[in-house]
This record gives sequence, C-alpha cells and structure tokens, in this order.
Amino acid sequence: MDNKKQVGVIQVAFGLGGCREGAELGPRGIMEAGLLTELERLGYEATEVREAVVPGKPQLIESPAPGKMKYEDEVSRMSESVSGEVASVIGRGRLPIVLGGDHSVAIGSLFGIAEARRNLGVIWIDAHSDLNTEASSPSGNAHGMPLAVALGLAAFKPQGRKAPAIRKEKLVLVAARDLDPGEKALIRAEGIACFTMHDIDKLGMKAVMERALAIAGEGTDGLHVSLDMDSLDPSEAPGVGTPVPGGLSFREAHLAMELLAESGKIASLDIVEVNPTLDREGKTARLAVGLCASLLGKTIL
Ligand code: 4U7
Ligand code: MN
Ligand code: MN
Ligand code: MN
Repeated sequence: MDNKKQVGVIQVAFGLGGCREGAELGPRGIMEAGLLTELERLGYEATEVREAVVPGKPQLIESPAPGKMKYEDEVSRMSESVSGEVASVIGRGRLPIVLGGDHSVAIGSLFGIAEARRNLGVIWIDAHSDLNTEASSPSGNAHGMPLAVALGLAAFKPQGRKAPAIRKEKLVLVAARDLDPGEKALIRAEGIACFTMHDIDKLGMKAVMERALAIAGEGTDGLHVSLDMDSLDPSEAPGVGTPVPGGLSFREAHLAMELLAESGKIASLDIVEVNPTLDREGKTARLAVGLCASLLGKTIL
C-alpha cells in the first residue's frame, strides 16, 4: 500500500432512503469513533473532509405512490451533491471515502466515480442485494435500489449523469442472505455474481474474495467497495436499520477487507447504514472504522 496516498472523506448525512430514522447520524458517529486518527496512524496525510448537501424531510410528505421511489426529489438532490464531491475528490488524485447515511448515498458515489472510471469493478458487501426497481420494491425505499439505478434498470435516473454507471459483468455481491423475489429473478436473468452467506460458509471467505477479485478486479480500472454494515452479523453490528441474522463474523469481515487491500486495486469506498440511535455504545461505528482501516492497509503485525 502506497502510504503517500491521500484520501477525501465525504460525509453524507442522509437517511430518507432508509426505513428508520437515525442513519443520517452515521457520518458523525463514524467520525466520533476516530476515523481521522486511524487514517493518520496509517500514514495518510492531510485528509480532506467534506460534507455533501442533503435535503431534509419535506414539510409536505406525499402519500407514497406504488411504483415510485419514496423521497425521489430528495434522493435526486442528495445524489447530485455526492456525485459532484466524489468526482472532485478523484479529480485531485485522492481516494474518496463516502460515509452514509443510508445506502441510497451510493447512487451518488457510483455516478460520481463513473465520471473518472467508465470501467469500474464493484464489490457490494451487504445482507441485501439492493437491486430493486421501483416496480419490484416491496417498500419503495431508495436504499434498496442503488444497484438497479446504477445499472440503468430503474425508472429513477440521476440528473445530468450517464446511466448505466456500472457494468453487471463487473459487479459482485458478497454476504447476501435476504433477497426479494424480484431481486433473485434479476440476479439469475442478468447473471450477476452473488456470493451468499451459504457460499461463504461452504468455501470460506478467502476463496470467495479470490473469486470476487477475479471477476471485479481484472480488466477494470479500479475497484469500488460498498460496505453496508448490515453485512455483519447483528451481534457485531447492532446499529443498523435492517439487521438480518446469520451475517459475517468480525474476522470474516476483516479478512475480506485485508484481502481487498492486498489486491492493491481499491480506488473508492462507501461505508453505509450505520445508525447511531440503534447502536450499542458506538460498537457499530467503531467496527466501521476498523474495517475501513483494514481496507486501507492496516495489518496486525
Ligand atoms: B440496504 C428491502 F424489502 N429489500 O428493498 C427493500 F427487504 O441498503 C430491504 O441493503 C432493503 O440496507 C435494504 O426495502 C437496503 C426489503
Ligand atoms: Mn445496502
Ligand atoms: Mn443491507
Ligand atoms: Mn439497511
């Protein structure tokens, strides 16, 4: 790992894409858990910290229309700001770290990164597949749709950005264990690589990451890692809005990050879905900082 590398942290205090209040407090929680100190210890200098402009809850809440994304206008404005910040951080040669917020913030990061890297590899570590379109979504919540939006499959299109932002052949899902019927059908129909918890149990995390890297890391111009903290088991990460039992252990998650770091291909990162109001004494936020450090080259010895 090149220690002269510089990073840009983009805080996105947005929670309207999720289903429970509190995800908008995630960036502050992660910062308070010591992200900058940890980056400094790793040799990153003059880390730049920015804040995306995020709309608050509208005063007049429309009754949710079936087949429409909830808070579509707010998600749209948030994504525009995040994309701009991410593109500008990359433009200055820094590695962007996007702190959510709910996972809809990844719409912004993926379209922002795509400005610089049209041939992006994506590793999506999540209990869910976030592949719902407005038509298949059981909830209408934007945090269940970012990959469908990035693949150009959803009705929602970020303003002024070219869709698709990513290619399905270079997308890998890891730690999935709660998929909606429409998502399962889409994964099969599109042939999207999906390593479920069953695969991790059977093959082990090392083999799964090797396969994931072979798919998303080869023939691409950089890897984006999107880490939804609900990929971890709720006993390790209680502070998330949509916990699902049977998730990654502390060591499996760290090993995944360490193997990604060893690949030397990581170009950008999202850490999302930390909900401090549901957390237990900052446990999830501290784990998020630890995993970020491992991804950025921290080793035990
Ligand atoms: B997260 C869900 F129906 N699939 O679309 C949906 F189960 O970013 C959950 O991965 C989405 O946390 C979870 O609402 C989104 C649901
Ligand atoms: Mn997610
Ligand atoms: Mn999730
Ligand atoms: Mn969630």
